[in-house]
Amino acid sequence: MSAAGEEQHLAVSDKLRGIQQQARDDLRNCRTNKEVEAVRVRILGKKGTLSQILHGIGQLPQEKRREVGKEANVVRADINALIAARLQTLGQQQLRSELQQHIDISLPGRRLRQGSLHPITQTGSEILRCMRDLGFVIVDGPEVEHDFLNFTALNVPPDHPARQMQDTLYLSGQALLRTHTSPVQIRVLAALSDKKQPRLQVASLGKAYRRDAVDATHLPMFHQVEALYVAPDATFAQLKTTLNACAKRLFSHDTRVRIRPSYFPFTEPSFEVDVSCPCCTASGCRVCKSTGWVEIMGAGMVDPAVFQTVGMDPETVRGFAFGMGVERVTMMCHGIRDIRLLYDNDVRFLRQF
Ligand code: FA5
Repeated sequence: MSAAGEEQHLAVSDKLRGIQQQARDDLRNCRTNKEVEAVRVRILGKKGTLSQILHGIGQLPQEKRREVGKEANVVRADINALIAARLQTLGQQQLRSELQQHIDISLPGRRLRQGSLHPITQTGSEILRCMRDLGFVIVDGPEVEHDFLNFTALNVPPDHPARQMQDTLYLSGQALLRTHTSPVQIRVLAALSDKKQPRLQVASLGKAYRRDAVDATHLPMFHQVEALYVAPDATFAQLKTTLNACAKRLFSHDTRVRIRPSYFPFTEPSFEVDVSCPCCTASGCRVCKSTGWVEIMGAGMVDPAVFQTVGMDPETVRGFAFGMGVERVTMMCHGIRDIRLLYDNDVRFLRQF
């Protein structure tokens, strides 16, 4: 190898080291991605300092070209790595400064919105609490019921005109969606072992279904709470006392109860129960249609025919029962004028409870 060739090699190596050192210094001073890009173009761009050296390799003696090419590639790889590291550092710095600008850690935290139970669930639980406090035991019954338990055993035989009082959703054969929670009465009475001197005090909450036209007070699916008290000495006075206690507990202590004669095939006598309107304290409003009273349930003394069906002697057993609509009670408690609002699931409405 000639001495001139050796000198040329050394000179190029020096230049490469110089470019590498320069790149390191320049990149350290870069404050933005744009400045980094400018350094890259200055060195690695088409007319950049390193590219020029690579172009000039052809002028070196044959035996030196490979060696210098290798050195140049090492320098290029090193500069690329320096550029990537600098870009990463700048990115982190920028993120840190943005976080410092936008997060005021002295600000109070944002409150997470807490969910709450649906108003119907709240009212249902309150009614059941009230019933428990009055000594009732809570029981359950199925929503899909047998025609016999929903009607016949409750003194509504097939073809009885009272079946039309509750338009029914039939499933198949004798299966139907219960039209009220009263079949629970039959289930618990039939399951009693002591049919001679029975004592029973049960309440049940659940869904009922009717083919009712939907309007401000009617839904095809709604909730009822059924209560049944059976004892050899059960009296109408006990029924009235229980209704009064429920009304005062669910609404307010001043609430008055009014009972009107009515008809249910499974109670005799039968009543509709009204309470003085809790929304206007009986002075007249839209909820009570300016009457001062709102109906909340049906009630009565258990009809002897029901006792007979479950194998009890109506001469020695007495009882009273009542069934109230949970949606209607909810409406009264909160002054809700349209029952459909309870099922719209509009959070602006639900947030109020
Ligand atoms: C009954 O369903 C009787 N089983 C209640 C009963 C039980 C009487 C025990 C005697 C002894 P009624 O059809 O009136 O009665 O319904 C009772 C309550 O359910 C009504 O006062 C009302 O509050 C509610 N209700 C009835 N139909 C609907 C409906 N379509 N949408 C919302 N609530 C309703």
